[in-house]
Amino acid sequence: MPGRFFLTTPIYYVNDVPHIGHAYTTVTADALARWHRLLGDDVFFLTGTDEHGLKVARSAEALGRTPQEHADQTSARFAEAWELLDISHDRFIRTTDPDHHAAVQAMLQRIKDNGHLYKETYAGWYCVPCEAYYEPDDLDPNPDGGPGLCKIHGRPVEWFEEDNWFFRLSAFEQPLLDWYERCPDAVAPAGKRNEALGLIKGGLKDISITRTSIDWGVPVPWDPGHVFYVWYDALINYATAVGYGTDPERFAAWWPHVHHLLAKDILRFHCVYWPAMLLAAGEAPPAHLNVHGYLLVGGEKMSKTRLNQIFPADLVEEFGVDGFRFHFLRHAPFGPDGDVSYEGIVAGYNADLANNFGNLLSRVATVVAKKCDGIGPAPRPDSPLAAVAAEAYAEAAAAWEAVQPSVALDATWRLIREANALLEATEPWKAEPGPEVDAVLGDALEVLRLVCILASPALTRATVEAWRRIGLEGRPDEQRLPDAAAWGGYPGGLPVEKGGPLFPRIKPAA
Ligand code: ME8
Repeated sequence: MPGRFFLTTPIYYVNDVPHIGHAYTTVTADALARWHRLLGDDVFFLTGTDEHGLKVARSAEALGRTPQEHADQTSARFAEAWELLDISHDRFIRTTDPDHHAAVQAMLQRIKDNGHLYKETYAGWYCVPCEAYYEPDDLDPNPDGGPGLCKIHGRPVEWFEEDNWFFRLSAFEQPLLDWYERCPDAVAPAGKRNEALGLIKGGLKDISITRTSIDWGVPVPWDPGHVFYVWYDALINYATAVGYGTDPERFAAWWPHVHHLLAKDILRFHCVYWPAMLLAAGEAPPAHLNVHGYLLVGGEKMSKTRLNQIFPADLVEEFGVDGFRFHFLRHAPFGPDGDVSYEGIVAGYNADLANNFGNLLSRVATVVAKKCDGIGPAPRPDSPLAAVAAEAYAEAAAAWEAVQPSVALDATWRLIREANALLEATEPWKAEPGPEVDAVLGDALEVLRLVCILASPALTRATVEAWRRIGLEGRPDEQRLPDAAAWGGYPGGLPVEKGGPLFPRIKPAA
């Protein structure tokens, strides 16, 4: 049954240049959005940029720009990266958008009216790149003898002292535990759920949610001179985008049936603070939080300071948009950490795209040209591949539902391998033209039709081209599942075009 599907990525800090870590989450979300569009769901796919806070204000100052000018320029880099990667978001939200200001003020006012905020002076160690206070125990020792080092950024924290509004997070320990028990699948995978539960059971302290040291943020409506702390501002973007504070009907229609995608670096904010804020505002916590691991380069998380960042454009130049998307969706399973290597990308591209998918299309097109005068025959209703196709569809559908694109694509590629195996077993290129050759080629064309649809969330371009070459009208991503997955949709009698290699083989670097 088609339904609503609301999907989000984190909103990325504008200070960073978009790298393959940001692209990983965003491409995964995009593929899920495309899958759900195939199912006929009303999809709302949200991404954007996180633009307030001290880090942005300081960078702008260093460059002699206003924070707004700086945010405009740097936010555009994310919009451009997502255009390059065929990301089909429905809204690119910026925390500087006026409706977002309204939503932040409305939600925090509600939390205050509900009695969950109080004012106090705060002093502590602050990591500016994290925009977070840390306890001394949370820091690594500083070999230079100065303040401790942030575990994420490896740089010294700074001492901050200010008048702050606090959120009574400590009062939400039990409500959060109750929610985790009531909704055991809300945080996935299970390992990440346990991590979040561990944080809650370890005890929750009240948290400061405003700053007076800067003015680059959303003003606190009831206390001039204060702005909301960037994280509380940022989390609320998910509510802004579906009308919180501006369109109550829309909000009621979409919330809380959201699928948040994020990496484990921001698990605490999403799986502890955000549900608590929503409970405090009298709203339901998010229905789904899907947490993945890190892409590692040389065994380490990518970071500016380690100089090990890889940027999407570098890989797209060599592997194409499809090659880029496919690699991360198929070969970086959602959940655990995974190492990225050039050799790994080349090997996967050549095996799955050039040899399997590309080869199936070019073989079929070549033999149809030679033995069937270029006209594709229809598949057999009782083809041995029909059951394989049904199984592949069922597995792929379940895997997309479970946010496991690598498993979904593995199932889809099994169908390609079986079709190639059928061709190898029957060798239609050696046989005389006739019903037997037609039968095998018809079956293989039907597999190609199915694969174009099932792989379209990952391969936004090659599936459109293959669809056209086998003579079909329209586009694979306009089809509707599950009907379009039924065996026998390739009508036969269509002109099949040979064309060049869909995925030219890439020579591994010497
Ligand atoms: O945290 N591997 O923004 P951010 C996998 N603005 N994913 C990675 C990654 C890596 N090496 N590096 C980054 C923020 N990511 C806040 C979010 S949301 C209300 C506010 C991805 O720019 C991953 O999705 O630091 C991670 O959670 C996110 O980028 C962090 O983005």
